[in-house]
This record gives sequence, C-alpha cells and structure tokens, in this order.
Amino acid sequence: VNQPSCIKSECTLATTGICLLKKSPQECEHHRTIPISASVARPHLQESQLRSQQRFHTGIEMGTEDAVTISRSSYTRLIGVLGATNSGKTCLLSSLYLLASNGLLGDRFRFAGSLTLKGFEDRARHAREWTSGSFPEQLAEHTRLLDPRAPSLLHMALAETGKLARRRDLLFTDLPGEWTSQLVARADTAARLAFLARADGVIVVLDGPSFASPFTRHTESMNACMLLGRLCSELKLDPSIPLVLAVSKKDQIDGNVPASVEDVAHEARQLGFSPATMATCAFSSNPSKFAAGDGVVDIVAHILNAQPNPPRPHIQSHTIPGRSFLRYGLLAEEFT
Ligand SMILES: Nc1nc2c(ncn2[C@@H]2O[C@H](COP(=O)(O)OP(=O)(O)OP(=O)(O)O)[C@@H](O)[C@H]2O)c(=O)[nH]1
Ligand SMILES: [Mg+2]
Repeated sequence: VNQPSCIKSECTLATTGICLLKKSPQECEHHRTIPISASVARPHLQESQLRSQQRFHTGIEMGTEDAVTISRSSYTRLIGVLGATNSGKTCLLSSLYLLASNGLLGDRFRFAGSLTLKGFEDRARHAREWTSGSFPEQLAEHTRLLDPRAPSLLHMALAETGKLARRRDLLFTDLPGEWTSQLVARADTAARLAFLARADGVIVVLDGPSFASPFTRHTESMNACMLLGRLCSELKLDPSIPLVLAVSKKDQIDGNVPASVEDVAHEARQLGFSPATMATCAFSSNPSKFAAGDGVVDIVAHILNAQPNPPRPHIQSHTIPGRSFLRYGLLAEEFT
C-alpha cells in the first residue's frame, strides 16, 4: 500500500489526504509516495476507501466521505444546522466565518484553518460586497447543493486558547431549507439525513421575525416541533447531544425571543433534549444596537462544552469501530 506524503512539515496530506496548497499529487513538487506496511495501513479499510484518502479537495464543500478522511486524523465534531428556508442557516455560518477571519471569535477561540475556505468565501461574498448604505435585502443565496442528493459540509478548525490549547475540528452542514421542510412533511425523506445520527450537536435555526408574527408563529412552532419529533423517531438522534434553538435575526425582533419559541423548547424537553435557546444576529440592520455576529460564537461554545458521547448500542451491529462516518454510510443504506 502506498501512502501519500509531503516533505513540508505543516502539510496535512499524510493524515487527511488534503494538500494545503490545494495541488494534485502529480503537480505538487513537495509530494512523495511512500510505501507503508500492511500493519501500518489500517487493516479494516478497503482498498477503495484508502484511495479516497488520496483525493484532493477543491475547498468548496465536503461530502460525508471526505468527512471520514478528516475524522481519521482528529476527532471531528459534526454539527447539523437545520431550519426552514430563509431562516438564516447560511448567514449564521457566514457570520461565524467572517468573525473567525477577522479575529473576532472572542477570548476562548482563534481560527485554526478551514479545508473549505472557498465554500465559506462564496457564501460570505454578498456580505463582503455590502460595505455601507441600506441593509441589503439578500445576504446569502438560497442554498443549492452541488449534488442534490448528498449533503454538503463546511469545515472549520478552532484552536482553544488557555491552558488546554486544544484544536477543535468542526463540520457544519449547510443544507437547503427544503431538506428540513420535506423531513417535516414526509418521514420517508429521512434517509438522506441519516448521517445526522452521528451528530455531536444540532442547531435548529428558528426565524425570529416569523416566530414573532401573529400570522406565522403558530405554523412555525408546529413545524419546528414536528422536526424535533422526526429527529428522534426517524433519525434516532441521541437526545443527550447539545441542541441549540438559534433564534435568528435578533436585530429584527428588537432582541426579544418570541414567546412561541418556548413551545418548541418545551417539546424538545419532552423528547429528552436539554435545549438551549440562543438569539443571534448573524448580520445587523441596526449595528448601533446589535452587533453583527452577536450570539454566533456562543452557539459553537455551547456545543463544544458538551463531551462527545460514546457510540450508542443500536448502531453497533457494524464491524467498523468508533463514531466513524463510515458506519453512517451503512446506516443510510439501511434506510433506503
Ligand atoms: N436582519 C437580518 N437578516 C438576516 C440575518 N440572517 C439572515 N438574514 C436574512 O435572511 C436571508 C436568508 O438567510 P439565509 O442564511 O440565506 O437562510 P437559509 O436558512 O440558509 O435559507 P435556505 O438556504 O434557502 O434554506 C438573508 O438573505 C438575509 O437577508 C440576520 O441576522 N439579520
Ligand atoms: Mg442556506
């Protein structure tokens, strides 16, 4: 078996299969192929899986197969971001990226890199273009997947400051709102979200203004409650993982969490979750009162405060060990 390697000490090619210069092995002058013994090669991996290690990423998005590769080198937390169309999922991620790239993550974290920089940049483009003047009507494009059947993941690594100085690898889903609304409407659409059974945390983005409006709040809260039910019944999400109810567009609701959000929190508790309700302002139409990015880092910190859970018994029937993404590929096959 040959292992791709790089003579540059900071390159993660050997561990993640990803060249930091984003070059293919053929064109990278630092690339070397070294033979490794069968004992060093992971014996439980198929040849095809080893080949996937040698793929080079475009930096746009990752699929669950790429996630397998990253999670081999360090424990990688998968954070599912769900919510209705236009609720603010993509803006939340763009805002986190803009905070990170401007050194505004607060005292606890600093940005330690991303393997999907282009993906983040593409999403943050509208916000970057908006420099002054009136608040733009649209700060992000409706999320469309490169492959409409496969989820896309955005990677970000954070370094914790302080004594522990740990590196935290995070993978966020950025899915179209339709994936959430269709899951609510039809249980049989759950298969494509089966990988979320492995999630280390879930953020359900609740559109602040819609939850505040007397015309829409009832439907919004009913849909959100049904979503939580589906996460438990269809996706078998472990209710002990952190669940954040992220109330978006805080600047448009004067900072007040609408009362109807409590119905969703109540339902979450009934299902065994310990939800945290957190209002966020990814971008601000009223910066003198609400800072852009307000509450965004707190959500990530809340999820990272929880300890990862050991694997659960109901998914231990496969031979692939640990909380591996590979197991969820198999789990997804079972759903279909
Ligand atoms: N005022 C304000 N507007 C926001 C905020 N976050 C998002 N928006 C607005 O909401 C719109 C939709 O946000 P997105 O992040 O694209 O929503 P989404 O949930 O990703 O939507 P889909 O990809 O269609 O599912 C944006 O274009 C912004 O105009 C915020 O914090 N404040
Ligand atoms: Mg989106």
